[in-house]
Amino acid sequence: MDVFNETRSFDPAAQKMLKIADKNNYETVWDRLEKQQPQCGFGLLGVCCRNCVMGPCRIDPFGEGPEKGACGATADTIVARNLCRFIAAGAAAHSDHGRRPAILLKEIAEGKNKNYFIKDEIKLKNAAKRLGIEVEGKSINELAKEVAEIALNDYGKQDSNPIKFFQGYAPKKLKEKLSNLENVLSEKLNKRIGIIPRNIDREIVDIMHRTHIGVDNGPLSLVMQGIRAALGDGWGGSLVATEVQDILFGTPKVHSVQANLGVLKENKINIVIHGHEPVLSEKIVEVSQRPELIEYAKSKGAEGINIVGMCCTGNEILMRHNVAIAGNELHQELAIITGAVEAMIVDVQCIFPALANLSNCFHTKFIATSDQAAFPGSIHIQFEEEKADEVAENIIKLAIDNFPNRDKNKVNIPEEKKEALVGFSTEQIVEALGGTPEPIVNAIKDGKIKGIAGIVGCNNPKVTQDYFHINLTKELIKRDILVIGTGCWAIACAKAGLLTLDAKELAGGGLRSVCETLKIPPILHMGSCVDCSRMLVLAGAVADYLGVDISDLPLFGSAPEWMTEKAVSIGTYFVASGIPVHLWPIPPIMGSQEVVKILTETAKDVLGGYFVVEQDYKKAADIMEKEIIEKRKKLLGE
Ligand code: CUV
Ligand code: SF4
Repeated sequence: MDVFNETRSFDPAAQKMLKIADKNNYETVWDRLEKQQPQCGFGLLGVCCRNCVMGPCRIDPFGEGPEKGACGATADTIVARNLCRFIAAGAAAHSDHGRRPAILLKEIAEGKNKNYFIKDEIKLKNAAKRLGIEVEGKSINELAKEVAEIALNDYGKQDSNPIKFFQGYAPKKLKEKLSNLENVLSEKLNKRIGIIPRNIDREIVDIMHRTHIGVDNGPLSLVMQGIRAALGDGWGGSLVATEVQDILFGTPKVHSVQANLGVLKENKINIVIHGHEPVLSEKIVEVSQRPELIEYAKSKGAEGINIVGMCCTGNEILMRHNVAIAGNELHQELAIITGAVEAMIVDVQCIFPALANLSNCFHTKFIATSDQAAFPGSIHIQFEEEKADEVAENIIKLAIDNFPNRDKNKVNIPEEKKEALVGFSTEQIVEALGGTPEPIVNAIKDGKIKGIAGIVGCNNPKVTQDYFHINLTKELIKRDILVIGTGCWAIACAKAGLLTLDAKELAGGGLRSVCETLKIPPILHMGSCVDCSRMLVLAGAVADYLGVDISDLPLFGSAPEWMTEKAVSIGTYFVASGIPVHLWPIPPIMGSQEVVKILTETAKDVLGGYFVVEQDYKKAADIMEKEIIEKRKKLLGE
């Protein structure tokens, strides 16, 4: 294997596909990133401002050029504003995703949508109770309507009270801490500071307003509003997405699936579903099992229909069904390069527009479905919830009709695939523990496990694909730290064969014994990016159980290969909820010492969570382990 491809990806399937790409001049994200070098230093430091047309302005970090923008904005202001806009976009993506299932739930409850129904009544009742709804004597549809209305109201209400989802789900001490902090900071800055989200959408709009030229120039108040919007994502929009999707499609249960490009089948119609929202992809999975469609596939010479996932739509589907996952973010182009994909169906987020050109080199139909997402060069088949069955059927038929166009000479499916145990919703984890967090708490008390790390996030071609994810994860379990997580990290672990009971052999003795007793892997796949809310809810449950704050628990977060604005929002709501977070690559904030100080020091004092940046996986594990050990000691009063 040549070294160049090894530096691009740690995944042997990807290394093989990259060789094929090189040989045939198929352009990938790695090639395009190379052409971007050297990247703009101002952008990397976050000191470039385009918020008005007196600009663009930039600050010279070496003090040789301009110290202020034309309006007088300093590096601190510019960096803080840019960070806020990053968070706003990330929180918007997650929360807008959550809005759709919430609207769908309401429509189902009102009898307006007959394409979907409520699968998980227990989850619905539990959600209703959390939200303070009287459950006794109400029908499922009545409850569904009330839950949906509370969710939608959290997006649209105009009073300043906390959103209901935060009130109903966040642990007691977090609520107290944030409300105290609002008072302390307001007094200190002599200016009202709000941190608890009032409305999921409003906190995002507030950021756009505040970062307009000539509004908020204070790094601290800007960062606090960023935190508020991020909390509106973690304890709001993302949580709504997770809860309502569970109600609609079922709370995930533990089961096994296969992962990596080897799940594509030589003799079947391969349909890759890629993006984030499960509303359409649930239907595609369901409809693809209809006997008449399978017959139709056979009439075209295929042996059947093979639906596989990619990125977070893939995570959503694999959590609830026995549907394989073809890969994470940096696999999206490689899947097409296998030459065996009849259709790549996408909705929103993390989808490279480059897929349009690349699919032209093959027979692959690149099909966009969301009214929010256009991909020039793609085929657009508009998805509508009221016509879900029909749309799903049309898409599948298009893929089937495309099978005879497949060029056998271009087919290169790598054999790599691994078995993975998935489906660890909070409910399943608590069930594995016998109904209460006690066994985990005891394992921590006994010192069998030191604590828990939550790893999230993407791939980023600036980092060797999956290298940081896998090595950091292995390093942590070796040190008796249980690892949970979501997103492209989880897919990386699945592809590497780490999501198995056997992975306990890689764990330290203490963690291994816990895995044996509870019959769980040392690494737990909790779902898609919006399912980071599952981690918050789990952390909150343990905190409430012990009567402490989340920041007192031996927890650490990490996003070792992150790239999206959503990841910044996730990191920020972890920090704000009391969980320290490791990041790599460096976020674009280094141009302001003030902002760096707020995120790494002030945050630690006032929130308990904070950010650290580290490029080396062993050093990152050291930092995480050290903090986890200290927290554990303190918690036990040692
Ligand atoms: Ni939502 S956000 S690259 S697909 S995890 Fe994957 Fe996950 Fe990051 Fe995107
Ligand atoms: Fe320049 Fe200020 Fe306009 Fe930003 S807001 S572009 S710093 S003048």
